[in-house]
Amino acid sequence: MPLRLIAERCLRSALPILFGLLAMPAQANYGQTPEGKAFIDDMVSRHAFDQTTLEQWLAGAQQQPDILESISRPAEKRLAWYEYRRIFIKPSRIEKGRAFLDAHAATFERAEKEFGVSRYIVAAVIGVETQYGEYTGRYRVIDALSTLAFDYPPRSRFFRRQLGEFFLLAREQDIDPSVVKGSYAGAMGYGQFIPSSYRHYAVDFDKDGQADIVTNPVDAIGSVANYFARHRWQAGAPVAEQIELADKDSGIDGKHSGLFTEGLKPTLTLGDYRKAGIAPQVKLDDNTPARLIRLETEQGHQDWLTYPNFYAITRYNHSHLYAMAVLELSRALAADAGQAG
Ligand SMILES: [Ca+2]
Repeated sequence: MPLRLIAERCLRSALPILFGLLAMPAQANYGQTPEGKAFIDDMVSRHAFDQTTLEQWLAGAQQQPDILESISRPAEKRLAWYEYRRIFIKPSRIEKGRAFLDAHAATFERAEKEFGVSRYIVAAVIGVETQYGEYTGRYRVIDALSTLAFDYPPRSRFFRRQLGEFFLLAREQDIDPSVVKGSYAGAMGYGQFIPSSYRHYAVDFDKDGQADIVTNPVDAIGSVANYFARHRWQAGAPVAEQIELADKDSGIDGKHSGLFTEGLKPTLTLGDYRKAGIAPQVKLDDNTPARLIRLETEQGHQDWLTYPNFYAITRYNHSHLYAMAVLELSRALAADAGQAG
């Protein structure tokens, strides 16, 4: 074989190894960096945390470079509705959701009574987050949160707080922080709670003495229902409805253009929309906050008028695509059960 070919082959086979090495976790000891030391000092002074314990935990944390890639391109920001929808609204996820509702029927019943949150919404959230507990994340939470807390400046403040909450959680629940796994953003368990949500909204729904949303579906169901109740879910109130706008009115210069507001929080009311000639079917007061959204479909678009319960879903994950996926999956699950969604 000519020398040139041998050299090319060697190079070709060496390249993946080289890239593999680059993608390997770097062995940074976060506890020894100035930011890591400041973080430890803060935890010691504010929470009377044991310094040596924190140093040991952080010394074991490993940087995960691919997390830095994932965090900068979340699906909610990069996909159109019809692409996003395809991931979550499909027969297998509906089928598994029905089985999950059946398997935990008594728990869903109790959660619905206690928290006033539709079982189909709770099941749909767990379905969208982790396919009902099947995919709860492959990263060690300590690696994910340390990487984002110390190597991702745009959100370092947020993730340092979450890392602190994670250590407080580990201390409170007496769990080893080096073994807990979760998403690339440090979200854990069936409902993918970040550490602050875990500490504030997880409940011990089977009363065995521990709020375990990572391995215990009963606690997970109760905790997701509690999260919604605490974020002002209104029992039995409508979530959103599709409406028809005449195309000529809804373009950028059309008379409805000002009705598509910025931000997830509604800034108009149902009355404002009624005055503009939109006639929703819901029986809600005119002073109910509402927001008109437009979703891209394969054929064009759909317009939806969304209500406070829709906003409550965006408190779980700050995206209207997410809220719509949860709503649509919940309706599919409710339809399977022969009930209105
Ligand atoms: Ca429990």
